[in-house]
Amino acid sequence: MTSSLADRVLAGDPRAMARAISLVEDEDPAGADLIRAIFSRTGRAYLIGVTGPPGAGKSTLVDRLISLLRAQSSQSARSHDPSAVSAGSAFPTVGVIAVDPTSPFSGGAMLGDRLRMQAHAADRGVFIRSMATRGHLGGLARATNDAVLVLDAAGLDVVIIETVGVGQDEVDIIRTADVSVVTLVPGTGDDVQALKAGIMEIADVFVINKADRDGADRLVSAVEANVALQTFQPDAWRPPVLQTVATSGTGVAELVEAIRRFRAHGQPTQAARRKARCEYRLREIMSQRFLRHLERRVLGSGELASIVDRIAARELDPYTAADDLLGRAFADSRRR
Ligand SMILES: Nc1nc2c(ncn2[C@@H]2O[C@H](COP(=O)(O)OP(=O)(O)OP(=O)(O)O)[C@@H](O)[C@H]2O)c(=O)[nH]1
Ligand SMILES: [Mg+2]
Repeated sequence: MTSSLADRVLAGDPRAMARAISLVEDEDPAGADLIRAIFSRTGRAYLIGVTGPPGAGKSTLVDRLISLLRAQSSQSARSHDPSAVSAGSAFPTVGVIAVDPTSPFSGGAMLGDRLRMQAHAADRGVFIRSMATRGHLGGLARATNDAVLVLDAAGLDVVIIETVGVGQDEVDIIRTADVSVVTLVPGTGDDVQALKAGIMEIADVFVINKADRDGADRLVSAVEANVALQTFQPDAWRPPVLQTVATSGTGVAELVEAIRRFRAHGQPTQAARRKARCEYRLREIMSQRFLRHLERRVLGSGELASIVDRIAARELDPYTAADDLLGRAFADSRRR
């Protein structure tokens, strides 16, 4: 079953891709088998991370990006060569993973754009998927990474990941993308939050969206001042601060151009970024598997809760508890 699903994913069958993503989202063992089967065929997609506060207009912006990338692709030749990063290279097909959006990609705020979204839905070169994995213990980043692998294996040339830049998982996901776009909006306290949450440091490109609102210029100056505080090597990339109005599409062409320039500039750091993504992926899977091993094979039912109770009651300290669990886990794995 899985091998034929893998074949269909590799052939770019959208229904197989949707099924595959559901498997990895549900932590179905068939999902891990599928990733094993397709992994050698991944690593070709260019990953664009888009993050920012809730409601910043990320989905609207991504929708515009898709339109622009698709429009440009029909004008130039198809290229699967990941080294074809020079300005002007085409971005033919586009996948989107919207991670845990507060407003769903295809509903809510997007209702006004329904016609355009339907146009994407009919476009075989576009695949859009929302992931609602919050609640899975530590599963968000792994599931997102696996979903990206599915789209990559299916031959999509660009994969855009949209996350709300609030949690560490989300920030880590975007940090390991090939390019990280951080969106901010004028006139909200969110910007200060973003500065505090450490998403400033991960930006390769800043986008001040809703530039039709008051205070856009002020926010541009504030972000530029923040960038100026950072120290850069002489030939290092300096994150530009762009303005967009995603609802009308103003400034989105400049965003595509900035991504192109970053892609052309970023060759030496690109490999390091991709290695970091592999390391992150491995660490995620290892920690998740270790915790699952503990829960399934080492801990009795309700035992974790009672250990936590004892820590809360100060009968036990967390280091001793962790050492004890580690010891038991390894004793258990040696026995098997
Ligand atoms: N005035 C104005 N409104 C915008 C702009 N971009 C998006 N919006 C509106 O902002 C609202 C939120 O847009 P979304 O694209 O759903 O924002 P989001 O960041 O994806 O939201 P979450 O995924 O829920 O965090 C919608 O009502 C959009 O129409 C803009 O440039 N100007
Ligand atoms: Mg969204």
